[in-house]
Amino acid sequence: MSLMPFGDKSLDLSLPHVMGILNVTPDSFSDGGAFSALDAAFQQADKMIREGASIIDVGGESTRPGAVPVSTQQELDRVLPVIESIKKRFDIIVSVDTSTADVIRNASALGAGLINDVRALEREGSLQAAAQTNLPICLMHMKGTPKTMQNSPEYTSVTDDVADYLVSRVDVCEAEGIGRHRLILDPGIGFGKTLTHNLSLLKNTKHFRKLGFHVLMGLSRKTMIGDVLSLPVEERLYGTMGANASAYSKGARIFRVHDVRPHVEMLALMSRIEREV
Ligand code: 7PM
Repeated sequence: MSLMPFGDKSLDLSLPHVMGILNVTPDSFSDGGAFSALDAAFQQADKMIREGASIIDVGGESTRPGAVPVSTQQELDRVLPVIESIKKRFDIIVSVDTSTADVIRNASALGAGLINDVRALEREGSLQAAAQTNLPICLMHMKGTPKTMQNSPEYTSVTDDVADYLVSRVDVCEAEGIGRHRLILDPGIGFGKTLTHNLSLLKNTKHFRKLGFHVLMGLSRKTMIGDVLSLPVEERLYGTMGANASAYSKGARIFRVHDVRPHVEMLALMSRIEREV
């Protein structure tokens, strides 16, 4: 057992867990009114919960390469009603995919159980806001900004550089009173990395686990899968599952994915075989 608290619930991180992706950007549920967007998000959450997700990751900011920044008000308007409606109706951990202090504070007040920040609490005020919540935090590595990150990224050694960065963010968190036990690390597949960088990070997943932290992996349908297989985004499920199976065998325990059921089933077998005496 390796119990980690996530707000009002907890997870045994000796076992694998699926985090279902719930994007609430306008381009994801794009048929008009505020109610239909909220309802569509709610239906999607319901489906992922029935398929066995342990966490629903709600995000209102598109961090896709080249994406335009959203205002804090827009992000609040998108994310808070969804978090509120999920927490009201389901007994599930809701993660908030945000870098914004106000969103962190409000999401926490509505019962969010995890802060997932692709900027590792570097944005103004987010470190202090996260510290005050007492929630666990996923610190992700990104090189550059969503606008610039895919412009020929370079590393001395990608695994060491990413690990050094994440450990430096752990130190900053600890100085702010956020204990190490609250932190989860994520190498940030696709965020300022070439195909080779992404493959190296995946091969070296154990390195992050060995730093003494739980590891979250987010590679669902990403470009690296498409590059290896020469397949468009809607045909990347099998490749995604292969890469996540590899990450599981190297110590990752939370998998941020679009396709919940296939991953719940794959990971049930992976973990059952590992635990067999
Ligand atoms: C468009 C392109 C929209 C790419 C969204 C994305 C991660 C994350 C994202 C990740 C953690 C995606 C990304 N990726 N949070 N948020 N780790 N912790 O492909 O890899 O979902 S957004």
